[in-house]
Amino acid sequence: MRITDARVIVTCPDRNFVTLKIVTDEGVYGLGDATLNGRELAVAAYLRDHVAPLLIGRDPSRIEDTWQYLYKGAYWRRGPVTMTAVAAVDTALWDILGKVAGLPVYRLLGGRSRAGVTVYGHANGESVDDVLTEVARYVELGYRAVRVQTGVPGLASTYGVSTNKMFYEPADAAIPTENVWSTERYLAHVPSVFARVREEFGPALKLLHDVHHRLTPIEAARLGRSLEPFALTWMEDPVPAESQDGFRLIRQHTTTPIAVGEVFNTVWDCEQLIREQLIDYIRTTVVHAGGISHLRRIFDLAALHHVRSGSHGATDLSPVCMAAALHVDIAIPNFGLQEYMRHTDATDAVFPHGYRYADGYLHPSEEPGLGVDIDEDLAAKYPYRPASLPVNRLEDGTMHSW
Ligand code: KDG
Ligand code: MG
Repeated sequence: MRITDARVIVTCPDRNFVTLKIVTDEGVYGLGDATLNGRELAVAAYLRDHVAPLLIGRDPSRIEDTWQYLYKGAYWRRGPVTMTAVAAVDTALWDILGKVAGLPVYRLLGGRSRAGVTVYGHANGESVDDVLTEVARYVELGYRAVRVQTGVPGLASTYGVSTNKMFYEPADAAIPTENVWSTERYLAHVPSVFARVREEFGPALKLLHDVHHRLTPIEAARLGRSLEPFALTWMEDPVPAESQDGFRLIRQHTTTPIAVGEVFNTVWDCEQLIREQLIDYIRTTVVHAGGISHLRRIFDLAALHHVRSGSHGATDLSPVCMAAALHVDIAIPNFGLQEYMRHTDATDAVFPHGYRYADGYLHPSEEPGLGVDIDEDLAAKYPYRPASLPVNRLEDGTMHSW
C-alpha cells in the first residue's frame, strides 16, 4: 500500500479547523487534526508546502519511521506549528492502520483498560450564583468532574467565562481582543467560589480550576494553599511553564494537585516536571504533541512517575483529535481525566463520528480506525474566517499572559 495524496482541508463550521486527509492507492484514507487555534494557516502551509510532498509514495504502515523522518528530517525540531503538522500525519496513519486491520485504534494500542473515559465539562458564570447553576446542570447531565471559572469582581471580563455555556470559544475577533487582569482581585475572589461550590455539591464531585498561566510561582503557591480545604482534583496552568523550576516552588507550599501541558509539544517540554514529580496531571494532547505515537511516549514516561493524563479537549481541538484522544485514554494505564467541550451541531455535521457521551463518560468508536470522518462537500461551504485568541494587560497597561 502506498500514499497517493495528502490534502489539507480548512473549514470553519462555527470555528476554524485544519484537517489532513491521507489517501492510499487502495482507497483507504486516514484523518488527522492539524488545528492550532489562531495560527491555523501556518500549519496548513507547513503541511501543504513542506510535508505533503514527502508523503507521496510512502508506505502508510511505517508510522514510527514517518514520525522520525518528519521530526529529525526537518532539522528544525519541536514548536507548535511543526509538531501539530507531525501530529496530523501520525494520527492519519494510525487511522489507516486501524482501517486496514479492521480494528478500532485502541485495540492496536493494547486494548481497553477501563469501561469509559471520565470527562470534565466547563461550568462558568459571571457571578458565583450563575456558576452554581452551571455546575448543577453538568451534575444533571451525569458529569463526575467539572471545571469551575467565574468572573472576578472589578474586572470587565475573565478567562473561561463565556456567553455560550456549551461551546467555549475564546478566539473571538480577527485582531485580538484586549482583556484586563488583576492578580490581587483574582486571588482575593477564587477561594470563596470554591467554598460555595463544595458547600452546595459535597465532597464527591471532582472540581478543577484553570489559572491559565497568570500567576508567579509564589502567587500560585498561595492560591493552591488557599484551595486546599476544597480538595480540588487539579489547579491547571498555575504559571507560564517555560520555566519548569517554578513548579518546584509551588510544590514546596501546597498539596493542591497541579496539571499542566496544553501548550506543550514534546516530551522535552515536560520531562523535568514529570521526572521530578512536580506535577500530578500532564495535559498534552494528540494534536499539539506529535500525534498518538508521541503522546503515548509522554504518557508512558508519566506512568513511571505517578503522573496521570488529563488531555486538553477544548472546542478548538476538532472531533478528529477527540476521537484519537479517546483511543489513547481508554488504553493507557495512567489515565486521569479527559476535557470535553462539546462541538456545535455545524462542527459535528462536518465531522461525523462514532464516539458518544453517556453518564459522565465518553466512549470511543468501535469502528475500524479512529471512527471519525469529514464531509468534504459540507466543509467547503464554511470558508476560513480569521480569528485570534485575546491578549491580556494588567490594569496599568503592562502586557501579561492571557
Ligand atoms: O485555544 C486555547 C484554548 O484551547 C484554551 O484557552 C482552553 O485553557 C483551555 C482549556 O483548558 O480548555
Ligand atoms: Mg487550560
